Amino acid sequence: MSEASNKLSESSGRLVIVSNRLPVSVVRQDGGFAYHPSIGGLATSLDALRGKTEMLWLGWPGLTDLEPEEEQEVEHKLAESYNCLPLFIPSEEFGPYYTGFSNGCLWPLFHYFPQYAHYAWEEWNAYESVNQRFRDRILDILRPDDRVWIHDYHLMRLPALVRKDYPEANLGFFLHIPFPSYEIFRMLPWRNEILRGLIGADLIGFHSFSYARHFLSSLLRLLGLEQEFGRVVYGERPVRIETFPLGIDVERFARAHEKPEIQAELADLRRQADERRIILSVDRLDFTKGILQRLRAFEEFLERYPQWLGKVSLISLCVPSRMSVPEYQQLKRQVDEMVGSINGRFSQPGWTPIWYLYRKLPFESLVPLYLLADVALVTPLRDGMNLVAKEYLATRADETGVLVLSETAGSAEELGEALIVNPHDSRSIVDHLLMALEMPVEEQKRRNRPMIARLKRYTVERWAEDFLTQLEASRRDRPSYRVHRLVDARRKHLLEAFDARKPRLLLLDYDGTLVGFHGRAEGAEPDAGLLELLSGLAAVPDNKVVVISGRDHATLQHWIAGTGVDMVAEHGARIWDSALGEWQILGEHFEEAWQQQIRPVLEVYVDRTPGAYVEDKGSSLVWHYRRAEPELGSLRAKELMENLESYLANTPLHVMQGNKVVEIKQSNINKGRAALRLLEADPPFGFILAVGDDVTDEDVFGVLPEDAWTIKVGRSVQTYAKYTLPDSWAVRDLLEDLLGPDQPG
Ligand code: ADQ
Repeated sequence: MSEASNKLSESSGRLVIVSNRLPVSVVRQDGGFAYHPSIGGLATSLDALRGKTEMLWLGWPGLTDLEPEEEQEVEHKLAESYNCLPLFIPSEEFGPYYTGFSNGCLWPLFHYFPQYAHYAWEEWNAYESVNQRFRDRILDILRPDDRVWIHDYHLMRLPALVRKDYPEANLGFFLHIPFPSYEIFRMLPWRNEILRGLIGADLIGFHSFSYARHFLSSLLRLLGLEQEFGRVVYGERPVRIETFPLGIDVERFARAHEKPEIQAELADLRRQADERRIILSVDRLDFTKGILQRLRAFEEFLERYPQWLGKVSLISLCVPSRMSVPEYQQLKRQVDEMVGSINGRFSQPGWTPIWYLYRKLPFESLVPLYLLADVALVTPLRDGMNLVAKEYLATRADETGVLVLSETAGSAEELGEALIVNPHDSRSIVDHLLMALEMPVEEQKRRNRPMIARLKRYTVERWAEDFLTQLEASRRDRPSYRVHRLVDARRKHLLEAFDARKPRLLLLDYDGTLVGFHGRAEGAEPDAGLLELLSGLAAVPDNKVVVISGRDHATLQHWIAGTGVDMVAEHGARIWDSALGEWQILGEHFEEAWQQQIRPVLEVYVDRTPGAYVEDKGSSLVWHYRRAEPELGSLRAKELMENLESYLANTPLHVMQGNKVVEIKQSNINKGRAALRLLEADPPFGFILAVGDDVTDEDVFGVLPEDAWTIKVGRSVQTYAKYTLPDSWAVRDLLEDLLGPDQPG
């Protein structure tokens, strides 16, 4: 067993692989069933993992609408002989889920063919419902130590669905196709649902860095999630986004030429080729693979270089694929016609320019073709990775042969020594074909050697090992986040302390703590439930409830004065005196003239940043960019900060960056000072609770006595607070509990 395989088996739990198709397809035969290993990228690649870790594979077996006793028979056989667990899906749901949404919407859109993508609600509903079926099956079998590895675009809702019912599950997701740029992805009516589905995983893997980059950019633009070194935090859960270029089982291909049956088939093919040079292409018959464009380029080659007539043939091997979809049937007709037309036009007695094979070949027949071909012509219009390119190189043990590879295949990022072409540019394909056919053997070897060496290092086994190691590590990311979570015993303890001790001080931040964030500042008005909650809390005799916010005093007064709570506005610049019924100013050098000077600077940044605006809070000025294009917004915020910092040096003003805001206020004013003032003004409190989500709340957490209950809302990085709650709903929940029937009131 190799080092890699040892590592794979280290973890005690099972590896549960989940994909649309099982690696074994079941077909009806002679009144019973026959079981065949399926063809295709994923099945072939994960084959290398079998026997190296305890593994269970969940997926669709290839058949629909079985009788119950037939399902039992198939399930039994698959479990016994293949460690597979079939998921049976009724055909009326399978069609719209698979042919409809997965292959008729996601596949074309993610491969940059938006004109082929159709958007139908009933197909989306079937997609969601099949993902739920998968979830149910996973929940039936999942054990605490298991790792779940979900594959590909058919199951993008699944991570979040499992997470919801099994929050502790260790979930990984790998996408085998490209993740398109935001400009394409945004066309999808269900774009947010898909992102939220994926982000349910602990680890999300892509073939290439550009796919990961596109995904992160969509997360930022659509869900507002910012990344830091390839990680985002969703709620309070960290999610890793990484690149894992899929490799192949190199040894299997590299040693294949040693087999006598392969040698025999190769000899037979050589006889038929009769000294002619051979160009090979191997694909599923799919519009993304650029088959028609390639045939056209080969025709152009024969036109431009007639000296090659009779001396070179193109073997085009196409595997039938998705033939129930009309676009694929049409493509098949077009390919048939074009092959017929080129062969009709150029064939000579004893020479056919294109050998067209429309079928699936077993490994033993595929490899002789790789060995025979002088040139592999791999020119997909878009391809997540493309394993054919890698298989061709790995098979060529003597390092000869030329790979012509499309720049829009994921594998081009790793196989830079190949002849890289733009698949839409037929002239360039023709030029490179000529270069390939004329390339000296020494140059072939010089180019192939480093590529083969890389394939040997990053095999499919390494790929899987890498992914699973990261998945395991992501499991360890989480506990540190839970250390301070206000749950279970800690929460109970807080409620008991509240019950037992008096008087009580409750310091509650407003935005992001009592209400969620809104596009415009005015949008965060309190709802009836919140007003009732605050009134209830304020009415309890020994409670002093203070909403302590960065908001301007007029808004705060308008919104919540009626509840009877006390208020601190503008980050502590003004404090509500409930005895006098008026606002008191806290700042010692309160002076508003500075605003006239600063405001024009902020206005310039509003003009340069669509969506941004200025808010005047009286004691501070705020530049908001929540509604601006996110990347532009952060860029401008940085520029503005730098600009203002030098401008404000040696003044009593201070500039700070908050949640999508840049705020300028007096430096001697902050929420912490206001909190101290409240503590001094009243008799010692027996119970103090402070809740906030923002950097400005840290000033409060920092000045409170040791026994105060301090709670940070959201991410728990670098906080003075002792506990965390995930969001404003959890805060309200806690406050409801404080008011609960068991509490004094
Ligand atoms: P596919 O679109 O299926 O996979 P590809 O990566 O080229 O594309 O894999 C095809 C596999 O099928 C190869 O292993 C090849 O040997 C085999 N194959 C193709 N034609 C064959 C034939 N006629 N007879 C026998 N075998 C044949 C998807 C994505 C890819 C991504 C893979 C894996 O579209 O971009 O590389 O998943 O992630």
